[in-house]
Amino acid sequence: MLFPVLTESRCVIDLSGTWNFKADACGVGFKEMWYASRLRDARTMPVPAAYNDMKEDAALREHYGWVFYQRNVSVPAALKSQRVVLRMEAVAHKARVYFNGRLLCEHKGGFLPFETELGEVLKPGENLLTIAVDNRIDRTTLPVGGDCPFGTSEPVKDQKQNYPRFDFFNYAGIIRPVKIYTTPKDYICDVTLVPSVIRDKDLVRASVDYCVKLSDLTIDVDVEVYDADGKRVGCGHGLKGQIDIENPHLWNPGDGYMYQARITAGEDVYVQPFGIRSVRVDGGRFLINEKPFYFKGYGKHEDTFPAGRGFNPVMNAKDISLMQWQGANSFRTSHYPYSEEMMRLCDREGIVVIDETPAVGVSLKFGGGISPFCKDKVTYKPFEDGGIGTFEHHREVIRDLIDRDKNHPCVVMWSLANEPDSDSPGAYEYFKPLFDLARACDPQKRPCTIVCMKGAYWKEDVTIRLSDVICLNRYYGWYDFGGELETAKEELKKEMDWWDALGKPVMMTEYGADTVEGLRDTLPVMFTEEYQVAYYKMNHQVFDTLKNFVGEQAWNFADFATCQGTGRVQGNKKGIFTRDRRPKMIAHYLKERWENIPDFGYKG
Ligand code: GCB
Repeated sequence: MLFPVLTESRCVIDLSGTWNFKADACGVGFKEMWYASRLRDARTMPVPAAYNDMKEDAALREHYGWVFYQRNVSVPAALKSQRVVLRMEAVAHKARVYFNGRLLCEHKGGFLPFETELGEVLKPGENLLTIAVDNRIDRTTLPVGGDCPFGTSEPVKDQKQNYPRFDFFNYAGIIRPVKIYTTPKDYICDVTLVPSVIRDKDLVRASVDYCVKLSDLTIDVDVEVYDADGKRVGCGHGLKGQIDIENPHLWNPGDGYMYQARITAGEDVYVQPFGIRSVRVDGGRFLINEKPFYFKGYGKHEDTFPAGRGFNPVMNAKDISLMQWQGANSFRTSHYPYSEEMMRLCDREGIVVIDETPAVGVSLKFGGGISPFCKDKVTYKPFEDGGIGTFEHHREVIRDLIDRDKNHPCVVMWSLANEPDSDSPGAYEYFKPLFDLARACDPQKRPCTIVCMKGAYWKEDVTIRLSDVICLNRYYGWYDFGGELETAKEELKKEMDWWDALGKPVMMTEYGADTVEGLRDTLPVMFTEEYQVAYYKMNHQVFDTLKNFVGEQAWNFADFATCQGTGRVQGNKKGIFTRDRRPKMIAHYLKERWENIPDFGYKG
């Protein structure tokens, strides 16, 4: 699905602002048809933002079920002859969109865009737009919700609150912009660009395979390629083709050089940015532009105060600046697809991204994830009762994520899930078709992985057979051997040597220690800033002995909100930065380390 851009044939109207809002605490909103007329007793609510922290109201923070957002919409009469589309960038987690009281579309999943044509339903003058949003998560949603509180295994009858099977606050609402955009009646539906880098001794040449989808196949298509100075460097004609680019400026980590493809089809014009780079795995190495790359960075969250998971372009810009200050070159979009604006920013800033689906908490026993107490409770029969509840939706999010992000040079790998039960009976049968699907969907054939957790028995772990890169989340020195860094080091080394010997690239996608800013000690005592530094140093001593080790991504970039529990001090405190982005002591140590690790060739 194309990102809406302003061109000479397309108009974009951003509906961000203050909307009317009402939480449906008693579950009567649909019966009383709240979507059909002006909401009574509505409160104001900013869009985009998660609603949870926007009012000093504990009931709203923990609301379970539907809320209604509403505003009036007028579209300039000058656009009457155009095709008018309403596009939601992300509504967490389920949406029903009503226009003038009529249900236009429904969507499941909180982190990917969806759209609907307004067509006949759009009236001159004022129109009433209502978006009903459901935040409930269960065994069929991604991320996955459970029916028992964290740390217990007894299902709760008459469930009245969410029990996330994941360690981040379940922020909800219209979390990314809602836009109206227009196109001519015959329009460009999609553009796919696949760059190839051709090396001929010292000479580097590039070509771009392109494919344009149109609403009307009979109109003529022209594709022109411009470099970053606006100079035309190639062109093609027709729905598909290949365009050669002489002396290409390659996209590289830290050098986000972008070209633009300008597509003209009849009256419609669309401009698609792209970069030229190659990505592939070779033995135990991860190659970008044929050079062995080393990932330095973080697992992140879209999490700021008070917008929650709400789109925050200012903080996104700051985060990238902090990464660059620290000598980092990459992050993973843990644990869901991030905003399209963030992906476009990473393209331009040369930040390397591992792009993750919202599949977190997918535990085939539906008890794993972050709740070890539930681990052995087998609550489903994989080959009976219609199979696993998340499977169909998992296919959908893989398809939609790759469709959305396929042209981004910053994306170098797809992560199909975070910490599923990757060693259970049935795990291979569940994941194999998903890997096949991802590989079939991606025109750039990027590597694919699942990020695996320690609970999985290494030797049965399906990531070995299916993943192109072994991505590990390990907490030796925190959840395992917390406070005992010497033993932790020995155990970590033992495990890592085993993975290293497999001959595939291995990386640490999570490792970290909760650290409360300002807690200090002369000795490395857990939760202090000193301990966090000692913890990371110990891990790095092990990483630096490994041959096929291609990267380290600290958990987490910044402190973030979670649901409440004895293990969380007003959220997860494993940040390298605090939630408001002040550096902890560890930030300076990592800066020194990463500034001395080159992007390429660290392990030879
Ligand atoms: C993990 C999860 C992550 C948690 C983290 C932690 O393994 O992938 O979502 O936040 O551990 O801090 O416990």
